Amino acid sequence: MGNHGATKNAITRRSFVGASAAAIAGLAMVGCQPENKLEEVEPQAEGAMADAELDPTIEGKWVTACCNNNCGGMCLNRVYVVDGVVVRQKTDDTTEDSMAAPQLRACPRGRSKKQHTFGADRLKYPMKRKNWEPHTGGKKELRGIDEWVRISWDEASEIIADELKNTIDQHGNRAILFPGQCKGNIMNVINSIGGATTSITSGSMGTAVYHSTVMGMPVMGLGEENDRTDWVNADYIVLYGCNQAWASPGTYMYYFNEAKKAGVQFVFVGPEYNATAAHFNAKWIQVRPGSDLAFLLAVAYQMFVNDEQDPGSVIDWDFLAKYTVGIDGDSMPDDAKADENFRDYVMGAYDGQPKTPEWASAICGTPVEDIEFYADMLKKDNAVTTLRSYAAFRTNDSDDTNYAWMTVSLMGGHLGKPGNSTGTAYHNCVGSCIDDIFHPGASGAPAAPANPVTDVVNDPEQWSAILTGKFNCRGSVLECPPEDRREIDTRLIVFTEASPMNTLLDTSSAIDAVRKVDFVFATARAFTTQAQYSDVVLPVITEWEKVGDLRGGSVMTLKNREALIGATQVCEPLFEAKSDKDIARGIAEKLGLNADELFPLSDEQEFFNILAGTTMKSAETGEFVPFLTITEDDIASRGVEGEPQEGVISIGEFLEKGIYKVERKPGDAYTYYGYQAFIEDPEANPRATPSGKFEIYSQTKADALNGCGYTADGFVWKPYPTYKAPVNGYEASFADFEGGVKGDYPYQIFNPHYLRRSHTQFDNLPYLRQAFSNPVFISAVDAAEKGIEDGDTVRIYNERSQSLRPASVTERLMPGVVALPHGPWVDMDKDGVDHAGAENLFTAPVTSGMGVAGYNTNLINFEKYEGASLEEDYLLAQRIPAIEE
Ligand SMILES: Nc1nc2c(c(=O)[nH]1)N[C@H]1C(S)=C(S)[C@@H](COP(=O)(O)OP(=O)(O)OC[C@H]3O[C@@H](n4cnc5c(=O)[nH]c(N)nc54)[C@H](O)[C@@H]3O)O[C@H]1N2
Ligand SMILES: Nc1nc2c(c(=O)[nH]1)N[C@H]1C(S)=C(S)[C@@H](COP(=O)(O)OP(=O)(O)OC[C@H]3O[C@@H](n4cnc5c(=O)[nH]c(N)nc54)[C@H](O)[C@@H]3O)O[C@H]1N2
Ligand code: SF4
Ligand SMILES: [Mo]
Repeated sequence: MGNHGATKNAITRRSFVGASAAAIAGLAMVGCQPENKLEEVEPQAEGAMADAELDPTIEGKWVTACCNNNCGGMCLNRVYVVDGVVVRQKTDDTTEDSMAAPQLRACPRGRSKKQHTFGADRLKYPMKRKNWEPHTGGKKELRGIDEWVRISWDEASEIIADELKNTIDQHGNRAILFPGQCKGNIMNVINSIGGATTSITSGSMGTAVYHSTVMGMPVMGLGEENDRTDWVNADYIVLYGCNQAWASPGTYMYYFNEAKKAGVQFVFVGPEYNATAAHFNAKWIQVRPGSDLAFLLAVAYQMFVNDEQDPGSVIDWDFLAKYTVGIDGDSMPDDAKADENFRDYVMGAYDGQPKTPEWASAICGTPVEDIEFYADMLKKDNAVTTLRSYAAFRTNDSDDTNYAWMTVSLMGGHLGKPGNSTGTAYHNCVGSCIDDIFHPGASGAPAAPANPVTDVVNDPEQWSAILTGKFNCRGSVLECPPEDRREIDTRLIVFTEASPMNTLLDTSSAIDAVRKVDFVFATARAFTTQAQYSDVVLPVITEWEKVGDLRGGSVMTLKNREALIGATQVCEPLFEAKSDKDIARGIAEKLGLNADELFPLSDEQEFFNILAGTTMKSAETGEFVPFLTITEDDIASRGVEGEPQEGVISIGEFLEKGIYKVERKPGDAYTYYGYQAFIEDPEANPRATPSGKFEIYSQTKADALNGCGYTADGFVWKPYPTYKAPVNGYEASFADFEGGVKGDYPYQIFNPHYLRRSHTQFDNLPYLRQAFSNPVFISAVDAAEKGIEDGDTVRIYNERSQSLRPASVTERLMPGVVALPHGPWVDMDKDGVDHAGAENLFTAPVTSGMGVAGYNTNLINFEKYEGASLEEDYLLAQRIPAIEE
């Protein structure tokens, strides 16, 4: 934004809102709806904005603005606020960049967040669908294409309460559904009136979410990598299907850079030579989507063969004997039911098929010499750090991939010592998933009342449960009870705090399912897919309008181990937007509930409780001590209740700075090695398995998988990692695999998490649309075969859907593999062709093993589109519904 011709006018809040909105509306070129006609503003306002920080006559201040988008970045965003409006933004300049305390610099999404709060497409007030009618939904087929009518909060809450009551009276609480990852305060309210059907997802971690503990890995499969200050000590760092440069920002890249400077060789395993692999000049081990198990079994085979040639030179037999069971017939666990073991299976003793590199290469596409390289790299005297995220595990039939991935590292003894670790480089850990330095406090809000409804739908069955009235009820994500088919008659859907129409499998069925039920409502900031297809839409505030937020410290709070970020309110709620809690309170009151009982604490009190309860691990004693110093005055000035306390830094200073960083030194008190306690004394610190060791043979795993009822064709899972051709994997792309005859949908598609968005969030922001287009990535070999050039519009299709996208033709993708980025908002035209590239239009609602949502290998075809070429997304009108007053 320029600073030309600035005049130092007094700036009113009204002119600021107008200025940012007008700048954004300028990008919304054609098809502007009436709502898009924003107030004219005086031309000098924009210049005046840029000057505000430097002009002493203008009162403004720097505020730490929350960036909390399930991207795991944990970056510092500072905004300069004048009269409730953000005029400048900066990132972490609180320390020099160093290994001791690297800067937590924001990514382009974080730096565009102004448009998330102040964008012209913010929803301003509650609205209902024009052709909606109570209890029946009226013309339900118009969901997604209807017009809208503005309503009051009172009417909106009244409608929702009435629809809830009617659904419960007519069909019972089971007929209410929270799909996908939908959650939040509204659940507290609905649970108090008898509850609702909920969902369960394998989400981010795919098959690694299930029973990782069975193998001896930590719960939820997070894995225990070494403290990232140790990465410089590795000979090799393997990026196993991860892309930190796009999908796990924060400080990963900084520490990887340090490792690279120290001479570490990077290796990347996956179907696409992505931005991270390219940046570190990694050796690319090509593996087709969903075919990692074949690759890893062949690596194990080659390690056994290499070790036989020079016994003990490759496999760390002492390590295996001390810390594992089941590698071969000499080390079987006591609970083994089968007289079979991993080594004999890999060598072909049971099926006559040795799992040779040649065998694997025909499936996974990895050149034989690269499988040999990988096996050689894993030999015991190399220091190997294998870091994964979960792309390879968000695929059908990857249940055993999880075990094979751990097994090959165990064979080389690569964990629990400097330079050697096997764990996770996952977005919300920023390279340090264990051994917290901070523990954020609790808000003090009462837990949600228990949900009396026991129906839990597994995500892949979400839409078919509604459409067919049948589903397989499952327990928690960590268990898989025997098959439990149930009938269900879903009548009311609640969409809040997730985007399941876009992010669950099979978006076409999502549209059909949503059009079937009697009532749908959504909370939203902008006109998201869920809002578009609902009957009533409730505008909800963004993070910047919340009282405050504390980020970091602990694994599940979007972590950066060494830093805590304390965000404060940037502006009051805009227009008529309300917080989730106030929305829930309004509905509770209409239901005749006592809202004060459900939500007794103010937002200010809850934020204060979190801050006051936060503790920090003392470097001297290892004890957790209070983090903040709080005085009587602090408590009084905030209008909250609490007790004074002594801590490391005052609450005022912490929130003023917005960040606290712990400086690190190699070998300091916060240094750790994954699985350290177990490695030092396995008897005293057993793994959570029947044998207390890592289980390469796990009877519990086999019994769980076989008890689940999700695997088709009577396949019997073995206790050790065993090959199974995945549903919709490479083999399935052939009509006749042995004969080499391709099928109707011969390409494998996967969905990289994309720079432009955090899932679906921010896909509407003009800055980001302009900075990053949203293509479909196609390999140069496939593009040449189909006569497609870079930028051509391509039609992607399978039996479920079709979609248009511009092609980005690349040498960095394996032939036969197509990458369609995750998260755009579906945009159907009247002929049922999507113009956004909504990736879940192409994902099949099938599952396997423990019931994973199989995102990363699905089958499609594509062709050059002969109709009109697509325009760049940033040239499209913003989605702003026409609303009748
Ligand atoms: N095909 C395919 N599908 C995938 C994946 C894939 O790789 N491929 N990845 C999967 C993964 S790993 C994940 S984690 C899921 C993510 O799936 P979702 O959680 O469904 O995705 P988001 O887009 O983050 O949805 C969050 C929504 O909640 C809103 N929101 C955020 N904060 C608040 C709040 O405080 N209050 C309210 N009321 N709303 C809020 C946001 O604006 C956004 O609309 O997607 C999964 N889907
Ligand atoms: N910008 C941005 N960042 C995000 C998110 C976002 O939506 N946008 N989402 C966040 C969330 S919730 C999550 S779960 C993470 C996801 O983080 P990741 O799982 O790391 O992200 P992906 O892009 O799905 O996959 C990373 C790489 O895995 C490779 N890959 C894909 N399929 C396979 C396979 O079958 N085998 C192997 N070996 N490799 C494969 C691809 O080369 C891809 O580049 O990202 C987080 N960070
Ligand atoms: S990576 Fe995530 S937390 Fe960091 S600036 Fe980007 S959006 Fe914000
Ligand atoms: Mo995720």
